[in-house]
Amino acid sequence: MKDNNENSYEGRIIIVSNRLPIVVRKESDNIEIERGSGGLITALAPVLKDRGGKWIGWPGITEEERIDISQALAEANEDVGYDLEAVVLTQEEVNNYYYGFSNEILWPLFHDLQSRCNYEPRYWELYRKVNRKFAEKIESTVKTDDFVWIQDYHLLNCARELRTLGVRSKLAMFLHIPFPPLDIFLKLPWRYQLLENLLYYDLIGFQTIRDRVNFIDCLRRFFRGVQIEGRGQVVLGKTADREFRIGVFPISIDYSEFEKAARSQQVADRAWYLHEKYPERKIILGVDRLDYTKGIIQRLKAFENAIERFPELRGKVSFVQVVVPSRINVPEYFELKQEIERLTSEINGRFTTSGWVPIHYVFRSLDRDDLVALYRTAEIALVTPLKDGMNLVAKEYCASNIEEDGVLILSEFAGAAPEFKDHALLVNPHDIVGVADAIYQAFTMDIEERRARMKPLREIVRENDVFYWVDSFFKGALSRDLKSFPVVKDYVPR
Ligand code: ADQ
Repeated sequence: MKDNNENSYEGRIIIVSNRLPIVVRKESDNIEIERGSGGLITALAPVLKDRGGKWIGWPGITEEERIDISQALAEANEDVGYDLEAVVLTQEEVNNYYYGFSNEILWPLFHDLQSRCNYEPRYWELYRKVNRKFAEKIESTVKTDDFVWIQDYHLLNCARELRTLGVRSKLAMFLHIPFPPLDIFLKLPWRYQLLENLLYYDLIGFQTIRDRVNFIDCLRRFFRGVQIEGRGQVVLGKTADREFRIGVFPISIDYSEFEKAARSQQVADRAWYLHEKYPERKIILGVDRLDYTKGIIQRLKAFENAIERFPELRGKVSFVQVVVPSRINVPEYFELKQEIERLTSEINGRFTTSGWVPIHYVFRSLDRDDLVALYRTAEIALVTPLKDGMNLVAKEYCASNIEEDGVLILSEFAGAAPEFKDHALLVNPHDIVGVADAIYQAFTMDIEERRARMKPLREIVRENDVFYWVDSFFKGALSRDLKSFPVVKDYVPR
């Protein structure tokens, strides 16, 4: 956080998220804690260290497992330079609050996939209970001067619980996933309570203008006479008894880390090896967590459509689809994995010739250098979620594409679309023929146009990296002057 007069702030920073940024491992009798990585942690760590800050979250183990992590956590605290504090959950809480309300209701609903929601009343009960549990943990440590920054859809009720407990510190929420349109949000049985609880935050941050517009539409429906003041990145909302800010902060990545990794010898070696493995071929890359929102099935069909309609692609492209295992013990996710594998082998069975396999499917987490090598080498990135809060893969691809000759095909429903709309090939991920046409357009695009598109994309990510994001969020919460925020325009699909 910049310490100029406008935003100067004396208190500590307390970050709260569903998961702590650590992985707990039990090796026979030893408990080991591995530090997490990723842009958010990299960006927040220096601020937390500076301020003697804290990160509060669930360490990923349950009460029933009876694993005492206090010693290992104390050692990890020394190591990271700020405090990690654990909220331990029971198995029942994990099942109902995390798998239930968060992932069977909020996740599909907020991604416009309402038919996948399971509105089990017990889920809401336990969601409230666990939010209260988090609030009690925060209350036990927070001081009035502290700034409490709560992350994401698992903890939407926290601010209200904290105010009920008498906490007076500044409270902010950042929603990493989209906020749905009014007619979809209306399906939620607890719509009014959830919305009202959100108004107890001093700042509610969204990824895109569209999310904020949706949120304000919902407010207008439930809080007659709600007023919205200002038209910049941060606006002020007023209901009869509450005042709160609503901001737009598109999240980003640590650009220089990706760029540096892409220039390293290890990555150059791996990139060279990839080219050897796929000689004379353009690599089309897909990288996703296993999730039905990522549009992997539709993407495979679009690729099939492309090689069917444009025979000159055959033998000339290799589609590398990397899927990171996620929520695999949830039946829906396991079924999705099976469907991806079935479709991949069907397409490969149909088109493989001696010397050419169209789809290379990888189901595991890749280490950073392998991932960056793929980003650096792939001529085309296919990022086609059905809906996505932001999609960091699109930004990581641009940052790593140091030869500046790659083409980004991007879903217009990704949060990254408004920033990238002028230089990526924007597609509707449901339009299989349209995505196939974009693949062909990218394949045949000349080098001048590829450079003319990739250069500004990289510039956008470089200028708006994750450090900028953290800084602007703090400014959104703490700056006194609303007029200091730029006016932002919405992106409207053609
Ligand atoms: P996610 O849904 O997880 O995040 P995304 O933004 O794409 O989606 O981030 C995925 C991350 O996983 C990337 O950093 C990527 O590098 C990593 N990853 C993907 N495949 C990998 C692989 N095979 N091996 C190793 N790492 C891999 C949620 C929201 C998004 C929002 C982010 C941040 O759903 O919309 O952009 O939070 O706010």
